[in-house]
Amino acid sequence: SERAEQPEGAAGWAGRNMCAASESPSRRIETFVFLDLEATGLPPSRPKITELCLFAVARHAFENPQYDNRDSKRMPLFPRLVDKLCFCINPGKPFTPAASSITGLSNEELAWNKKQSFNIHVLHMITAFFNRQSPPICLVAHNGCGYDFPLLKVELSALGISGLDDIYCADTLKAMKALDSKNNQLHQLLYQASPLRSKKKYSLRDLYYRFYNVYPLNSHSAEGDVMTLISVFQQCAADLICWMDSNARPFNTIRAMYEENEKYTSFP
Ligand code: DCM
Ligand code: MG
Ligand code: MG
Repeated sequence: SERAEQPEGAAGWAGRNMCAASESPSRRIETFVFLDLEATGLPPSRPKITELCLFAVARHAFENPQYDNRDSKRMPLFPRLVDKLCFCINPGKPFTPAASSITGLSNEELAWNKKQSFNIHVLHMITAFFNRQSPPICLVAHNGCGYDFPLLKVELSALGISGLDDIYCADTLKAMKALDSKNNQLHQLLYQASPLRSKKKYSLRDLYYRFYNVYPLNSHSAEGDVMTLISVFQQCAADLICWMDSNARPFNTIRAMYEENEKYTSFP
């Protein structure tokens, strides 16, 4: 059976069928593809993607972390076996000043460096990348349901692509809040205590600080944010993987951030 195939020491990992939502993957997720997008601004500005990064990490790598033996705190090492895809995209739309400032990208630099738009080659690259990963595949992004997934959907729709078949997605912001809330309930139950006053912060930067006591490097570069997210994920990998086995949803159920009916032909 599937359970019998689980690696030694994985007995504490929840089985797939214990609490699976109806549309979550019918088998445990095999590959986590961490995603971060940089773009021209926040949702009200109807942003366009400017940079996309994907790091694929096998479930096996999280279940069998390597440690630096010289480190007394036994922090897991960043996974060694990672497939990576990262590229810049000319958005064909002006950056908001804030987005340009935090990402270090600009319309001028993207044009001077001859970067292409979100064209069909993007679709070919990401589907080829997914085809090299062991399914089921789950896209993972921080605030993915609020930003990255709906924005990716907009850009794919503009290419006439309605979705990404057989790809699941999960949001670490939702997951971390859910795990903290579950632990809080457990705490109340065990100690007959009143609810813990939770002032916990859940931005990617604050989560990284919670676990590593320093702020992350390279914030607001797609690759930097993906590496930060993987480092956070490693700290709660068992719980996050269990949560995602049950709560990942098909990418095709994500609604676009906005409908691209207006044309931004006036730019540049
Ligand atoms: N963004 C923004 N202003 C912020 C935070 C983010 O305009 N204060 C936009 C631009 C970023 C994108 O969101 O490229 C993704 O954010 P992040 O770098 O956190 O992944
Ligand atoms: Mg992000
Ligand atoms: Mg980012």
